[in-house]
Amino acid sequence: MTTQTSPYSLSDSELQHFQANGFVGPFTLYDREEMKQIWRRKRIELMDRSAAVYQDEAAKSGATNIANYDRHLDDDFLADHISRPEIVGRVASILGPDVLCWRSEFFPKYPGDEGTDWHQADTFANASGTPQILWPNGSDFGGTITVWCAFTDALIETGCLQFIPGTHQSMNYDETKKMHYDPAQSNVEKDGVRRGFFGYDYRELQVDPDWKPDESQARSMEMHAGQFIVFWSTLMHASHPHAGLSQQMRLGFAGRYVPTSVRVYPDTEEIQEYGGQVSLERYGAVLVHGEDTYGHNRLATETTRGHAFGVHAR
Ligand SMILES: O=C(O)CCC(=O)C(=O)O
Repeated sequence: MTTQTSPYSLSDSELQHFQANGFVGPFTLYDREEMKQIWRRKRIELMDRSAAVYQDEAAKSGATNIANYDRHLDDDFLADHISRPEIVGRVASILGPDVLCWRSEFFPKYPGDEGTDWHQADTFANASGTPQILWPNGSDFGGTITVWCAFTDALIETGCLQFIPGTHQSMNYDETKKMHYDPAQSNVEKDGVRRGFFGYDYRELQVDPDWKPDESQARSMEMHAGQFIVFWSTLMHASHPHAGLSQQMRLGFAGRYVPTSVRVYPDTEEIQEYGGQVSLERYGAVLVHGEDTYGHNRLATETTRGHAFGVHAR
């Protein structure tokens, strides 16, 4: 399905590349220096969590990854970022004209940090045991489109993303299995690379416990600050560890998108992950393109500070 209205729609060859490989990009959104300046300011401003939607201990303490969730719901810059036409036009080329942003997440890697485990995500029940997104019955698709934007330079030595192209059509992981949360199991050598999944070991979800990802096919996605890449969450993806050779952290900001037909957090009032939980009382998905004729999901139309979200017409 393609929308014709956006100057940022994917071209036919980009769409073909995306369908064959499960990712497309990188594309440049911000000038590198501009991005660095924005992040210098933002990293201070975001420390103020007083308007963040998750005020529970698991988020407030910063002890778990949930602290990195959904700051587009309180921060003006991030609110505008998730509906930038350069992003949303491309996402609508893939998902069709009616699109929600249901989650955003920061992915920091500090000097010496582990790489992210190889993984795929379909329902996002991976950590919680409860599906976070459900596509309509009989749908061929699953998962979410992730738009991962480098807020700092992301290089092999600072922990850039890795993809195994073409692996997005079949799941090597069973998200109904449970992973065990144990922050001590981070930075473990897996086939010679220090990896982890924010206190989980993603290998626990493998359909075949003896299977190993074919890392000989992996591609490193180096990006400058201000560039973004678009990929299916069902694509085999990971990241290199931060080698600690420089003191510069690497930071990715991921926006996650689904069509409006998808149910977000179905029958769930809280997120339980990473050994903690947060209430979804103040949560809303954001319509970034088209219309929502399904009414499945509670929508946020403005941030908690009153900044309106931009919606692009079909
Ligand atoms: O940034 C990373 O290391 C992991 C990112 C990721 O898994 C995602 O965006 O889904």
